[in-house]
Parts: sequence; C-alpha cells; structure tokens
Amino acid sequence: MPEARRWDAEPVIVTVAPSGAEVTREHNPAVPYTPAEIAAQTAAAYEAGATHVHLHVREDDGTPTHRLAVFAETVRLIRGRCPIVTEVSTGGAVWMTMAQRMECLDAGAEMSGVEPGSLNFDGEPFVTTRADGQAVVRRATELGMALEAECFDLGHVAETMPLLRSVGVVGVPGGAPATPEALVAMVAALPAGVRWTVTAVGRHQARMLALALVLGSDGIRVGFEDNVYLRRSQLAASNAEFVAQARRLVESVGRRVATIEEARARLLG
Ligand code: KMH
Ligand code: ZN
Repeated sequence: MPEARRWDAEPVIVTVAPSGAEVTREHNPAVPYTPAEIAAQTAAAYEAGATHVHLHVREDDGTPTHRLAVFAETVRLIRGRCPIVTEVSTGGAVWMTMAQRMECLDAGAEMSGVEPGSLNFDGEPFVTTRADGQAVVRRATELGMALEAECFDLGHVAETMPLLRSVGVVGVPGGAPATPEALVAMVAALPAGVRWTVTAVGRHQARMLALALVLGSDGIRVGFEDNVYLRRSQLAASNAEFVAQARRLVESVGRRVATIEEARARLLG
C-alpha cells in the first residue's frame, strides 16, 4: 500500500461522475445531458454526500462535446448551486483530438483529470501519449488547477509519479480487470503519499468500491459515467441515488463521508 496510514484514518471523498461520454438515455432515461440537468443532478448529489464532481458534457441531444462554452456553462451553474469541487475530464470521448480534449481546461474548474497513458477503451483506440499528458499537466498547472490521474492499468500508475493524485480505474474492457488482484497491484504501485480513489464500471462496481474502502482509499467514485444500475435489474433514478448508496457502503465498513471542507483541503490544499 502506498503509505503506512490506518486504512480508516481519513474520511472518504465521494466523487460523482454524472454523465460520462459513453452512456445514453437508451441505457437509462435519467442520464443528464444539458448543463442545467448536469448541474441539478450534481447539486442533488452534493446534498447526498458527494464532494467532488468529474465532468464530461454533452450537446443538448446527448452527443458528447468538447466545446468550452458548454463546459464553462456547466461549471458556472454548478458553482451557483453548491460548493462541490469541480473537475473537468481531459479524457473526453475516444473520437476527440487531444486539442479538443484540452479545451475544457479553460472552463474555470478547480481540478483537471489527466490520462497517463493509452488503451483500447472498450475496443476503441484511446490514445494519450506521454507528451499529451505532460501538456495537460503543464496547462492545468499554469491555471492553478489540481490534477487527478486516470489510471486504467498498472502501467499508467507508473507514469503518474510526478502527479499529486491518482485514481485507479478498473473494469473497463481493454484496461485492468475488475478483480481484487488487479486493484491491489495498482494500489501497491502508487508512490508513498499519493491520494487515491477507485472507479469501477458496471456490475463489479460495489465489490471493487468496498475493497477500495477497506484497503484505505481516500475516495470512491459513483455516477452514470460508470454504471446505470443501482443493483441487479434496478436502474438508478439519479446520480444522488448512487451517492446515497455509496454513503451507506462507506458507513457499513465503519468509515464516514468527508465534509466539503475536508474534501477541499485534501484535493486542493
Ligand atoms: N470517455 C473515455 C474515453 C476520463 O474521464 O479521463 C475516457 C474517460 C476517462 O472517461
Ligand atoms: Zn471520465
């Protein structure tokens, strides 16, 4: 494990990823598309215990978009409703160019995601060269943003050394499998002192997030980007419902959810 710290020493930062780029209303009619819809679901997720939001945005018809104006409007509307820590994804969608993926950095968010490497994302080439990742880090740092690395596999963890924070993403076909062995290997490879959180997609999510919590993760992530089902055969009605479920999971292992002040200090301090 990256640091000799009691597994339950710190409260858990719950991240909400409200829309992602791949999921649509055909998967779940409650997926938010417009800036107003994403802001409303983010605010409700904040009320339920989320203190960090990972943002992708859409055109009003649901098409994933890289347009700065849409990111900026979404961040503005969220700010107007709640003090959740805002993060833009520079992962975008698999078809976006690197320049397009970086447009969101100017949207006024407090944090940026960065990809430390490439993979066949569910079979599609999703390329981020080392130079691309470094360009994101440089621009985000110029803008005073904190960074979170999105590690889809063990090799990506090794690339995150110069970064301050990290996230293990497991269960995306083409990336690390959603198994305890894979997660433990990724977490064990993190440098000492790095904050880490876990995202897992689809039906493996609850098991992997529970494992993250007992391994001592700083956070866990939920939301429509990762899953449309609350439990087997039951579609989630909102992102807030996922967050409420995450809070119960956190509390069931004897930990508690971070307050907004605690999350801000650890993510941005
Ligand atoms: N939509 C995926 C291709 C991220 O946000 O950094 C990339 C993704 C990861 O969602
Ligand atoms: Zn994302």
